Amino acid sequence: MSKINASDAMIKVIEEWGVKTIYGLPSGSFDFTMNVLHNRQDTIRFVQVRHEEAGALAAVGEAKVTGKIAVTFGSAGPGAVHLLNGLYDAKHDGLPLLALIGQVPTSNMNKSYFQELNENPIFEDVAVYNRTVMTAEQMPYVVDEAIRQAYAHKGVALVTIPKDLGWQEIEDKYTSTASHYQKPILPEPSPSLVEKALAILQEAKRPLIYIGLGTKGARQDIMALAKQLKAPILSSAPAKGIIPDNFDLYMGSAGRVATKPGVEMLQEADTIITFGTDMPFQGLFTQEKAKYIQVDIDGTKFGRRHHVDLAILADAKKTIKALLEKGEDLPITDWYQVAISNKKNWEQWVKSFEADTQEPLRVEPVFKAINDLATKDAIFQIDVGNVTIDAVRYLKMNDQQAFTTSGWYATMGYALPAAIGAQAAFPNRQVWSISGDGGWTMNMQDIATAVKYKLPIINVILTNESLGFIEAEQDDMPQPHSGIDLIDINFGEAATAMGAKGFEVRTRDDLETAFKEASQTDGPIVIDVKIANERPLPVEQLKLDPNTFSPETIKSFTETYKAQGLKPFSQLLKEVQESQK
Ligand SMILES: Cc1ncc(C[n+]2csc(CCOP(=O)(O)OP(=O)(O)O)c2C)c(N)n1
Ligand SMILES: [Mg+2]
Repeated sequence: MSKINASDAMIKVIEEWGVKTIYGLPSGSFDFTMNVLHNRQDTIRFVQVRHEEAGALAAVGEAKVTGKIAVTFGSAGPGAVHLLNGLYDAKHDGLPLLALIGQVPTSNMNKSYFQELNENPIFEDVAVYNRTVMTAEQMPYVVDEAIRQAYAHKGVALVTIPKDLGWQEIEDKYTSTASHYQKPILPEPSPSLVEKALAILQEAKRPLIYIGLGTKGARQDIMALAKQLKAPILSSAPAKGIIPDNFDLYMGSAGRVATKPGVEMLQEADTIITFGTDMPFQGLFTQEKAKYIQVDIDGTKFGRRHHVDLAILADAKKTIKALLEKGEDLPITDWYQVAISNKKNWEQWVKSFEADTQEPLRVEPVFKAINDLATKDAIFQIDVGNVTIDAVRYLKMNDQQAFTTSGWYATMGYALPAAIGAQAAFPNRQVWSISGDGGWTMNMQDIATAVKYKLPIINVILTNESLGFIEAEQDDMPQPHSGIDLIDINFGEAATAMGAKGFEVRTRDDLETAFKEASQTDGPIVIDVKIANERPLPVEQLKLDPNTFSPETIKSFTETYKAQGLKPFSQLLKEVQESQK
C-alpha cells in the first residue's frame, strides 16, 4: 500500500468536505500542516491572518454566509488561546466549525514543556467535540469524525495534534465520509398541533409572527403567512435579511438593537408565534398575558425565554407551509393597518435624515451612501455596538444580500475578520465591514490580510470617539461617563500606511469622494467617517405616548432624539380607526 504523510491525509479529508480555505497563522507546532498547505496549494487555500482570533472570526464569517463547515487553526499555547473568542461566536450562533490546534511533540507532552498547555480542558466548554489525536493513523479519521460532529451538533469541533504525529507517514487507505453526508431530515409538525395553533391564531385580535435564523429559506412562505393572518413580522436582529426590508409587514426587530415598529408591535401583540428563534430578550417586550406559540426543531428551547401556550417540535418551513395550507385568509383588521402605517411612519422619519447636512455627520446619510452603492448580492458583516443598532435600522436588505453580526455572543472586532471570511468564500460578491471605532481597533491589524490577498472589502468605520453602546448604558444607570471615551485616530491614514486605500470623512463632500472611490476599488478600502456622538433613538424606552408620559417628558424626549415626526402606536391606531368612520 502506498504511503502518505499524516497531515496530507488529514487535509485531503478536509478538502473532501468541500473546504476551500483555511485561516490561521503558522508556528513551529503546526509546521507539519503548513508543509502540506504549501504542497496542496492548488486544491486548498491558506489565508494567513495577523491574529488567530481574526482567523477564527474569518471562519465564522464564512460559515455564517455559506452555512457550511469552515476551518481555522492555532498553534500550541498562545495561538490556540487566541482562537477562543471566535470559537465562542460559533458556539453561540450554532455554526459548524473545525479548529485544528497544534501541540508540542508527544515526547514532551505532560512535562510543562515550552508553550505546552493542557489544551483539552481549555476548549471543553466551547467545543462539541474536543480530542487530541494519539497516533498518526488517527489524524484523517479523527478530523473526519470532527467534521461530522460539528455538523450534527452545530458547533465547534476541535482536534489537537502533537507535532511529531503530523510528520509521520501512514498507509494511504483512509476514505472520508463526506460523500455520505446528508442534511438532517427535519420533523414535520403534528397535524393536531397545527390545528391548535391555527385555532389560537384565528382567535387572535393582534397576531404577530416572530422569526429567527431557523427560518432561513422560508422567505416566501413567511410573507404569505403574514398576509394570510394579517400579522406583522418581526425578526431577531441576526435574522435581518430573511425578509426584505421593503416588505410592508416586516417591522424589523424588538429590543435595543431594534426599530420602533418592532418594539411597539411586539408590546401590543396579543398572540405571538415564534419560528426558529432563541432570542434571549423575548420576555422583555411582550405582554405577560399574550398567547405564545413556539415552533422549533430543538425541544430544549421550549419555554426557556418566555412562557409557552403551545409548543411545536418541527421545522419552521414545514410548519409555516402546513399553517398556510390549513389556514384561511383572514380579514383586514385595524391591527394589520396600524402595522403598515407604523412602518411607514418609521421609514419616513428615517428618510428625513438621509439628506441631513449636519457636521459631524449623522449616520443616516452614511447608510444612504452604503445602500446606494450596495450591489444586489452584497454581504454585510456588522460589528457590535451602536453600529449594530444603526445597521439593523438603516441597511435596506433585498432578497439576495446577506447580513451577519456577532449575534448572541456579540463580540466587538467581528466585522473585518468576518468580511475576510466572506470575501474569501465569495470573491465576486461585494463585501462590507461596518464597525464602530472601538470594534475596529480590536482587529484592525487584519487590514493587512485584506491587502495581502487583495480582498476588495469596503470597510466603513463610524467614529464617534466613544464606546457609544456602553456610554448609553452609563447614561441609563445613571452614572458619570467612565472609561468610554476614545481618542480620535485617523484610521484612513493608518489603513493607507498598511497598504489599503484609506479615507477620512468629515463632510458630505468627503463622503461622496470616498464612496465614489469605493465603487471602483480592486483592493480593500477603509472609510473612516467621523460621526456625531449621538445616541441612537432608544426604542426600548420610547417616551412618545401621551397616555403614558407627561407633555414635558415627551417634549424632552422628542427634542433630544429629533423624534417629532414619530407617532406613538396609540395615535397611529386612532388614525386608522378614524379613517374608517
Ligand atoms: C470584545 C468585547 N468587549 C466588550 C464588549 C462590550 N461592548 C459592547 S458594545 C461596546 C462599545 C462598542 O464601541 P464602538 O465599537 O466604538 O461602537 P459604538 O457603540 O460607539 O457604535 C462594548 C465595549 C463586547 N461586546 N465585546
Ligand atoms: Mg464608537
